[in-house]
Amino acid sequence: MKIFTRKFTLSPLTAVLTTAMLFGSAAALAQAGGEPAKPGAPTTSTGSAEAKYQGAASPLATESMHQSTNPKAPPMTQAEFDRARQIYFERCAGCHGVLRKGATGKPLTPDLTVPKGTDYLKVFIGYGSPAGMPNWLTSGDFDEATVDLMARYIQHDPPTPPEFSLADMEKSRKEYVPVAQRPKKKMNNYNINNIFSVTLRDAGEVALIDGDTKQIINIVKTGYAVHISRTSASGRYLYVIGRDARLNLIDLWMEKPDNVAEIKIGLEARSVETSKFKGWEDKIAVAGTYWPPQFVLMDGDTLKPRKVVSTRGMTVDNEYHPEPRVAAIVASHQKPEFLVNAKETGKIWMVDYTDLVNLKTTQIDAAKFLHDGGFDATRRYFLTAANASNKIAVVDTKTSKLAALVDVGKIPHPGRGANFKHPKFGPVWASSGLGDESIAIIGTDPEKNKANAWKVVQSLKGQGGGSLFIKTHPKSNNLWVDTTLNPDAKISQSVAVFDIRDLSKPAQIIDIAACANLKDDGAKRVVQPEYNQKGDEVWFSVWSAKNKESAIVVVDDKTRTCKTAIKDPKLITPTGKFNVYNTQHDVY
Ligand code: DHE
Repeated sequence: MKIFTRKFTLSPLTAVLTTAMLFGSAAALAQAGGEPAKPGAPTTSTGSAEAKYQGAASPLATESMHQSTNPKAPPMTQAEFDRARQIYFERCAGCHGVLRKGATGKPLTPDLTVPKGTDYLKVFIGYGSPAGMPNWLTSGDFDEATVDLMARYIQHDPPTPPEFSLADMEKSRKEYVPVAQRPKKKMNNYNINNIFSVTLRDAGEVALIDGDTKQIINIVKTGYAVHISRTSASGRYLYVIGRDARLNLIDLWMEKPDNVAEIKIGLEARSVETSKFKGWEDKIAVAGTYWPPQFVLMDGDTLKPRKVVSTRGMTVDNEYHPEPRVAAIVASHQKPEFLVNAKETGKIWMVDYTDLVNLKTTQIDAAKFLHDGGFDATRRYFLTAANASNKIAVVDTKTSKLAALVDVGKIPHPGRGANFKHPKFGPVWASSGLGDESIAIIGTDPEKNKANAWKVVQSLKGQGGGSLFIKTHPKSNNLWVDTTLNPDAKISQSVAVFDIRDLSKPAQIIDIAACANLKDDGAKRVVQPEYNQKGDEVWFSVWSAKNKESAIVVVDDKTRTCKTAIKDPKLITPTGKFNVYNTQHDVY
């Protein structure tokens, strides 16, 4: 979508002069986020893949907030401020943060922006920087008036969205089917272990698909731009979180599995998990929010909120951060604990859920900015991407200590990662990434393969940057790697598959989008390999825009050939897919 407002002219000459001025003050630029690109020069593909990924509109765009002003900043009318605030939350907050304190993008607080002035900022916004700032003007996304509007806006104090208390959450909670009225046993004939919960991103729904028959069981209404699904320890319940922080609880025992409870846990969210330690199965749910920066512990079967914990605090560099967003959450198999990633502080919280009144938490210093991750094959070690540090942090969930920080390629993005036995190095876990084509294979067995533990034992060359997910299965010899956000359509529509018995062989490239045989010319980005329960099929989403046809392609894992494409007008923008059994048992 292009954004055009009142016309304002930043003439090419002004742009060139201002840029020349800018190139003259390297020190100041380094502070503000590196040098802007020369007018007309393309920004790096790394930057654009990451910007594309971070760039989803925040639900905060539609929240009302106070107009905060800074007398030293150029004036703005209330209407201009509101418009700029909306654009900021739609386009910029993902990288620069709600309060503009900086995340993967640089800080943009008035103490830094006012001294730079409007002309300086306009060049930055218009032409981007090789460090990853998109070129909003030259890409055609903003016109000059919008660039001017945003340059003035970021010199004012950042408006603060409202907080969200436990009482607010409780007010929003609905129990569609109270526990007493729910089935006492499974009331359907589905093999629920092999159901896939498929995110229909732009429809605000999930499709429950029978993995055996490939038929849609139900389309369930969930939050806006729903993000992930997680399965309860028993496999009965599915928890689905939307970007708007709406959390849905689906009961798979019902004749037709559907919502039984719902709650809004904040204003913006990405993660949810449920207790998996022995004796605590299905008892406690936890969900984390981007805004407010906090997580909430709830009753697993009713979603009744019990305890809210703020993640605001000091970073690993001992600086205060007002909005550490909650990224991945996993449930420990070693102790009754959740592991909660606080993105901006670079700290991993271990949260003991046995006593919610006298809550015990341990904070482990890892690195910035924590994002996604999963367990090793023994489910003792949690490996998670600190993406801006180009590191994988490893936590030993038995000792509650950091086991290692492993240097990997640029902007690692493992999803939950991929575990397999390397023919030479023993048990390993792998991650691909957004920033380059490297695939890091990390040794995970400090007991029998100590020399290889927490080291990159091999680095594979994938198709390119823009990779989001990697996957294998204990029964498979294949390692599948997507490249969803690569700017080259040929690469984003295909996947690389390696033979884990012989990783010296180059990857086979499979054109997954072609298997879908879609009728129109959508983006057809191929995203997130996910195995069925048996480990003999791997499912991919072929993701096009809301108004275009999309599909799920099912590949026979052994022959690496397309088996079928699941298509239905209701399958709008499918992205993540979560197989009940594999998600329940952390099989990946
Ligand atoms: Fe995700 C996982 C955050 C954009 C698909 N995503 C996660 C997790 C986080 C996260 C914190 C880990 C959750 C956990 O394990 O508890 N994602 C974000 C963002 O902040 C970001 C960059 C931008 C945004 O505005 O949301 C973002 N994510 C995307 C997409 O654009 C994707 C590709 C498509 C979509 O559906 O929106 C996408 N993210 C996914 C998927 C997972 C995920 C499929 C779960 C992978 C898995 O196998 O567990």
